[in-house]
Amino acid sequence: MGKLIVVSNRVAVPKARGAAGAQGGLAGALNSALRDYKGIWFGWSGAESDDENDEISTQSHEGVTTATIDLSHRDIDEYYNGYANATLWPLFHFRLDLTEYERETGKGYERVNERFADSVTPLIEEDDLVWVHDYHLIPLGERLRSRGLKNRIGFFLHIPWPPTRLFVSLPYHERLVRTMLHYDLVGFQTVEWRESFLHYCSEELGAEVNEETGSVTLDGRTTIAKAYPIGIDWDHFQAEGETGEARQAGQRLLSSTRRRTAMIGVDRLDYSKGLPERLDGIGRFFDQFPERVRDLVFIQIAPPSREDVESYKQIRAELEQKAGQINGARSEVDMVPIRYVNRGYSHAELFGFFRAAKIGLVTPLRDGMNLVAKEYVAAQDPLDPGVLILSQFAGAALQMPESLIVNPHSPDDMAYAIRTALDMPLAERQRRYEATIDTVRDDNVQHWTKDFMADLTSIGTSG
Ligand code: ADQ
Repeated sequence: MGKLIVVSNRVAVPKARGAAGAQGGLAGALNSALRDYKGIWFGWSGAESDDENDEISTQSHEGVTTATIDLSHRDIDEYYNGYANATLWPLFHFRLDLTEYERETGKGYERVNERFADSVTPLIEEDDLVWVHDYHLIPLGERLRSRGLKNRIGFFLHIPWPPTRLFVSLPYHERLVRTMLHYDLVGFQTVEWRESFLHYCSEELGAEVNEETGSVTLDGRTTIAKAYPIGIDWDHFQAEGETGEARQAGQRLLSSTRRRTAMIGVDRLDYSKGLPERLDGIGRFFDQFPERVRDLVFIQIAPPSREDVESYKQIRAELEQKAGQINGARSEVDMVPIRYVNRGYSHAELFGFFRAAKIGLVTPLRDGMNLVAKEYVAAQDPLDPGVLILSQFAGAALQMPESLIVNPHSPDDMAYAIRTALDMPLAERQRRYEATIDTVRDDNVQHWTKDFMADLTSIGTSG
């Protein structure tokens, strides 16, 4: 067995366990998979450099080698901010209204995928397994095949796959999906996204599709499409929850909310997360149940992301305005109903906040999976668990049907769910928690990695 080569847009340089700062579930999982396979993680360093040389910088830490390249200003603009985040991201989240179609950014996307293929090919040896991640790098498998690679190559899409009717709005959609059929294994978060992909392959490409096995055959090549729901790094998160940092964070929140119930939302500031709609739901709750304004304090933690993309600037402004409006109308001299915080916190602090908050609000308009929903449940005290209010449009809803499932587009639905959560008796909170916790603990990120790698290892390759 050769080594594992992971390729993703960004590389999260491994940190020692317990080191300061948050390490996402994905970074942790990939690091442990890479350690087991003695692997290399290749991607963009996150730095901008207009220097034309293709230098790869490598670093090794506990058996994991990271290999990174810098991108030019134009590459970042066209590939990252442009095609990946202003075309594919909104389209894959069903937002045709926000999807930009620009020829130049499409060319930039293909150019950077070529550049990734050029740079990573020399690192790949005959028996190595290659695992490519996410929408930034859809064509990479085909680019690697055109350089003669016969290795097993897998791909995982972290975000939804849109219905065919929406997907065909993308110019050259066929060309893009055909490149995916050069992977041996293509993974999706849920059966729903996998189904949409199979539908597209059969209807638009005329591929031979077997719904049961997920095999897609076209031009003599076969690709398997399968669902692998991602999970959290349970052990790591629990260990973080044991720290003084977690306890202090929880106490800080509790002492500042006193007798009011804390309700929490933690999201990247992204329009897919349904943040303005969430505030509409909270505003509706205060309108419908004015006598309960003093029962609740809502804490929204939303660090800005992708700030160079126009739609992200707009969502930020919209959110500030809505939070300001509700607070202006509902605050008293000694009470502010919404605390809106634009910064990141460590996983230990998030654990403390989640445990202290008796309601978790996770209401994306569309989400591949959503790890915050799982982290919220993982942080609860089994003897006195909080209630998760979860959007029906998050991939996580399929795995956590015992949460309070809501339609995030309906302020009424959210308002009534908040009231139900506030009044829910302990026995019912415990029942819902018990029905959910096993999947959060067992379908964790190590399990996800193991499942994908087992299939990639055993699958045949059409080379
Ligand atoms: P994201 O869209 O980033 O991920 P999500 O799955 O919720 O969404 O993961 C976010 C991670 O960032 C969580 O671990 C969370 O704790 C952390 N985070 C969020 N806000 C934070 C803050 N203020 N401070 C510190 N950490 C914060 C994409 C897809 C998802 C899919 C994941 C993994 O959009 O659907 O679940 O990839 O595949």
